Amino acid sequence: MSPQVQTQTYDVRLSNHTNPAARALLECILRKRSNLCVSVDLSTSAELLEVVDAVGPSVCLIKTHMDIVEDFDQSVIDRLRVLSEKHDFLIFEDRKFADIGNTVVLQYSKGVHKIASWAQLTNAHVVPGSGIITGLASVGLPLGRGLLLLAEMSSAGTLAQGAYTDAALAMAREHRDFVVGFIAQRRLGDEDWLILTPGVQLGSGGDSMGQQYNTPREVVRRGADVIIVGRGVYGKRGEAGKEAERYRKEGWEAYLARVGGGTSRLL
Ligand code: 5IU
Repeated sequence: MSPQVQTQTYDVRLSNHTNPAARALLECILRKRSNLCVSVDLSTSAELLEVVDAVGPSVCLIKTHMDIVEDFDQSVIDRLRVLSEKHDFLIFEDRKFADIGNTVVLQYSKGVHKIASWAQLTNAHVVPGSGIITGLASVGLPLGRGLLLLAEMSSAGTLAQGAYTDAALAMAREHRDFVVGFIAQRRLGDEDWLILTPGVQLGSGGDSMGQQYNTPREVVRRGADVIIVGRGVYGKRGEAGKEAERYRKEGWEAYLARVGGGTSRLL
């Protein structure tokens, strides 16, 4: 844990980052006073885009699983990008790449989704070894994209812990230009990595399939720079916009408490 990064403001941390996607995310966080990412796991484009439009004003980042959208075509991406300009947020495709370098090059740039062409951020497992990063970087770096490594998971019984998490950190250090941070449950390393944390809800607990939740306040205290919330925001139909704003405030207050910057003044 780095006490220094932990108490630095997003503003100060901007100068620690050169990757364009990392910088754009930090700038957006500051503009919107939001460290909230909403994960929209809905399987029709109409539902997906409706929720994105509703939560857009409150988020810095939208996380997608484009492979679950049943009526996917390029127009879904076009409409998502229109919303990202309308509301000012970045896009993170939670693709969790996990293959050898040569294969992930193709999965990232080609196929139906062409992820590299629209997602500023994506993520990868480290289980294949560092060739996965070399492969993804060969596509993503020229486009100004950034990569998050899966260092820990929120689910019960995860194998991503201990030596595995340490190995993810070591791999990231070899690719500092492209790897901008981690999906993790706490701050990792002494350097300035962006920590994005899923498994967040205002009531703690979990679901029936191993998901485990912590509150925004708790994960930010442990080092989350961006909180990722899915069903906590879009679970109640018609209330996603209101819930997103509630989580934005919670996340931002927790950040202010962490960096020691007072409370309501900046809300
Ligand atoms: N997600 C997790 N935990 C993890 C990783 C990813 O929940 O460790 I890595 C994803 C799965 C889902 C979202 O897309 O984050 C969380 O959704 P809910 O807030 O609805 O549980």
